[in-house]
Amino acid sequence: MLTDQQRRSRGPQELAEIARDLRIAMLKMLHKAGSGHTGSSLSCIDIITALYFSEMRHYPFDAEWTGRDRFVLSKGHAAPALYVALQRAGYISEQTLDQLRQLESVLQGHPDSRRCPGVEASTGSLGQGLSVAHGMALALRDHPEQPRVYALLGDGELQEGQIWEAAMSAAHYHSANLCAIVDHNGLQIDGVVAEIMSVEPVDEKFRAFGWHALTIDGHDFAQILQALEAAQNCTDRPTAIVAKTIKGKGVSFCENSVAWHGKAPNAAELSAALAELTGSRGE
Ligand SMILES: Cc1ncc(C[n+]2csc(CCOP(=O)(O)OP(=O)(O)O)c2C)c(N)n1
Ligand SMILES: [Mg+2]
Repeated sequence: MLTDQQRRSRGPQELAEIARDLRIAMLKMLHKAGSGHTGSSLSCIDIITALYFSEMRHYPFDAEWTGRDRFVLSKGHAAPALYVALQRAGYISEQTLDQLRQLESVLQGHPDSRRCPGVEASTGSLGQGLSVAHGMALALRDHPEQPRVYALLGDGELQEGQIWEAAMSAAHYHSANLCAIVDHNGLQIDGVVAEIMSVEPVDEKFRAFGWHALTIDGHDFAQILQALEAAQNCTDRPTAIVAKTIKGKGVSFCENSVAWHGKAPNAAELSAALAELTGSRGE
């Protein structure tokens, strides 16, 4: 088990290696399950890696410690990305990954906080996670450990009105311990966000609601870590990090493809994806 300092000292290279391992584990898990959201999960796995393996204070051996930082996967359909991170962090066993989407499994198609250790909120109905996260942030604002709360949102999800109610309320209460990260991949379930219902300009919208907002490359670990630090250093307002991402990132035939939003790789696709990700390592 790492100390806080060891966890925080992980650099971009080490995080990139963890993320690659997580992509591999996730694709195998999705293939075995035969269904699940491949593109949506590949899109945000770098952000989740930076949170769980560098940024957040959390201790799987003491998962209920009240001073822990919290993560809410508002875009709950990307559950596979969260599950492989929880497994690597030590909340669930490797064998559990074989049970994705099975009846009664702890790994439901969308995260269930009553079943799965480490899951802070049950999500999947888009639009609700920022409100849940803000509720947590309000409840924790006077905690001596100053826990922080992170919510990961989809860009299509921003079309939900409740997101903006939460944004308004978090600014009103100066909830600086709240950080929203938007997985800005430009696609939703059935097409291009800008064509279906544009949400632009996302950063300006959050600023207009009273937030500190910044835009980064959501696959560049140095930028992700810097943005998370900037969020911590902002002490009077919540922060929104608009992370420009590629849906399906890391597997060429999944990248920027609406078709890969919610399907799992078959055997041939899995082996092609693993060949790309393992490259010269020859796994
Ligand atoms: C309230 C609600 N409406 C519809 C859905 C079905 N749905 C699942 S994913 C998705 C698209 C989400 O797009 P985006 O937020 O951009 O996430 P991405 O997968 O691109 O990261 C939709 C409409 C849902 N889960 N919840
Ligand atoms: Mg999207």
